[in-house]
Amino acid sequence: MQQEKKGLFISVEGGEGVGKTTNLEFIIDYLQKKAVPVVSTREPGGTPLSEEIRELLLKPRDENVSEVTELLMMFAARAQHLKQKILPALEGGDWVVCDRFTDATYAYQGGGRGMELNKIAVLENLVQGDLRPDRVILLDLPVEIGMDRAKKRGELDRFESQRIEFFQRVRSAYLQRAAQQPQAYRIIDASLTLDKVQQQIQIVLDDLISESQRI
Ligand code: T5A
Repeated sequence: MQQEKKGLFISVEGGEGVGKTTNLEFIIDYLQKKAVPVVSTREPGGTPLSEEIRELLLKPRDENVSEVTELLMMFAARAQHLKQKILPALEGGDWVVCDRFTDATYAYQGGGRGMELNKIAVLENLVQGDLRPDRVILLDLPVEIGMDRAKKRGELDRFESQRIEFFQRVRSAYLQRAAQQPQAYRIIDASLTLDKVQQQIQIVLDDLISESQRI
């Protein structure tokens, strides 16, 4: 984890149905048009092994999954993803845009499940060393609207089947992290039309491109 990072690392975050997948496509497309070399990926997932872990994590099941098991599986998938995909891409000068990263762990396992944040931080340091996203694009939306959007898409996974209070805690945890890390986070109002959401995202990307040209 001591490699020198050259590309920029962007994560796209938010609760259920806020439009991460939809807007990730827009981000990749926009960066490519600006001639930025970019790799698109997601968490949990991003490599064959990590995608298998994702399936295990999302599958609805009767057995009650322990919080520690869930946390360790998230970081197991992440460790593999970092080694196989994210770090080599950054090292090669590519920008990496990731649909969720460790901020999701703080929001879901920390805020949603109520796990102690210092336990998450221990694993974050073990797995990532000092690697953190350069920019976190947080799509923020009232929970009810996000759940409605997610439900329209079909069957709910193990996380989507949680009670609404869980997602309210997730949203609060994201907003709290955004307030604590204003240099990394950009909050996007995801309740607006897709056009307006993407106009806000474009401003964030233009800023990043200008910053990277000044370095
Ligand atoms: N997880 C993940 C953890 O608990 N800890 C972790 O560390 C990590 C990494 C992963 C699950 O794992 C959990 C969190 C998650 O529950 P996921 O697939 O990444 O699952 O996350 P989901 O939130 O389930 O992703 P979704 O696919 O449900 O939501 P998206 O990607 O945010 O939403 P999207 O783009 O599919 O849009 C949903 C619908 O809304 C429409 C779209 O067309 C689509 O139909 N839409 C809009 N409609 C109106 N106006 C707009 N502005 C719209 N934008 C999108």
